[in-house]
Amino acid sequence: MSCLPVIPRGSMAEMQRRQLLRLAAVAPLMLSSCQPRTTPVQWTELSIASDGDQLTFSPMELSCRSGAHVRLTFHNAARYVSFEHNWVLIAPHSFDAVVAGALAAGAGNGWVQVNDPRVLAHTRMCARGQMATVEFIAPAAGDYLFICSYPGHAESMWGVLHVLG
Ligand SMILES: [Cu+2]
Repeated sequence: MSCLPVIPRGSMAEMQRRQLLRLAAVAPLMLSSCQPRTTPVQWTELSIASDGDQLTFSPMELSCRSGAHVRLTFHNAARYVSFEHNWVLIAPHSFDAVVAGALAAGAGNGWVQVNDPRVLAHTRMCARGQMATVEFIAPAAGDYLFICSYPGHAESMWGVLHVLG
């Protein structure tokens, strides 16, 4: 004679069903606790514009920390003049090379040479009134030039990003 309680088949099925439901409720918690913790990115927001209709940037100087996740928004703030502008961050001592590369790249490439290692970050070209955003990780500490690479603009349309250590 068996000591096991007699469980009707129907209630065994019911117990299994309840167990499954309990597991289903807990499983998502278990899974989420197994995922690597991702700390939200702290963005350093920078804003810059063309100085109205002038071929200069405003402000002419920006700063951020080395390694910062920078989200820069450029605004072509011209009201009357319909030049296009962009914002291009360049490696030290590369002004002439980047400007020459921009000319070679042409309008079809937004006046920026594709895969130019001297271009550290850039927005697309913006027509009057348009804005564009670029995200990048700030390079090693130092002062970096940024320019507008539209032909003829870089001679007056430049500024300095101070990257702090
Ligand atoms: Cu420009």
